[in-house]
Amino acid sequence: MRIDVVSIFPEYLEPLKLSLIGKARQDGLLSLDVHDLRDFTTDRHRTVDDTPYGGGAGMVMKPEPWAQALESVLPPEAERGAAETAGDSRPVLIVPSPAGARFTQAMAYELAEEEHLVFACGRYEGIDERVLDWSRERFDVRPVSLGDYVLNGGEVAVMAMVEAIGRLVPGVVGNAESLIEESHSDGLLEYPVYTKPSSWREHEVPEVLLSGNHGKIARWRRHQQFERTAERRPDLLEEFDATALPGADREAFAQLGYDVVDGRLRRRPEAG
Ligand code: 6GU
Repeated sequence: MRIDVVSIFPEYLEPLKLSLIGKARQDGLLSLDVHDLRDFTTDRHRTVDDTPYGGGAGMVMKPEPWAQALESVLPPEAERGAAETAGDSRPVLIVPSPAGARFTQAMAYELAEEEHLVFACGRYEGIDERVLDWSRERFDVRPVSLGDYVLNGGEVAVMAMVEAIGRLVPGVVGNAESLIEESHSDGLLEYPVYTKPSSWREHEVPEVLLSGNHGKIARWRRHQQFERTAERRPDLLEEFDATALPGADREAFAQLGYDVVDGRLRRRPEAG
């Protein structure tokens, strides 16, 4: 996978060279290049922003430096044509913005399949909207938000997204099983984990985990997932597909006050 990031603060993205993603870069599983938007300006002051048409607070990012920067990361015309006949699609342009569609684990899986991702980090009040219109002729453009809160710029969001996507690229995470058994991969939160010592500062590891009964441990963990999700993220249970839920799981949900109705979990009204 090839990743390009355009930002006026390229040094913000330095930590991506460390840890998991840094190792994947070294191993040649993904290439990551960070570009300084100001390198694509032509004036003496390397200006990237200007006042908004129509008035209002703050500054807007000028379109031309963005077009120059985005053109510089596009593959040459000839290669683009060849890729199209091979049934390949255009690079994905991810535009981090609190006004974007919500970034999810499902989206991370989808983007991990892509050949080329480009991230355009906006600052100030945002990028001139025409850059997005112009980009749609060259990229698959996706405005994306991490959640319902406001960051000062896209850089921190890009760090989160590159980590979430990068670790799903085959070979980046050594143990593929750890990708399967994790929060959100099946629409539920992960079960709690414990390690030695079994007794620590008067807190005990749940006895079932010391029993050696793997069937019982699996059922207990599953129940823990249900309980945690019901308590912390009941919204996830509304989306949960319960059509093929085994009897034991239905039983566990019943204990938590949920019945299966038309393939969906429904909270029993009398349940606390
Ligand atoms: Cl992706 N960008 C910015 N600037 N703010 C955000 C965000 C993204 N997601 C939540 N808040």
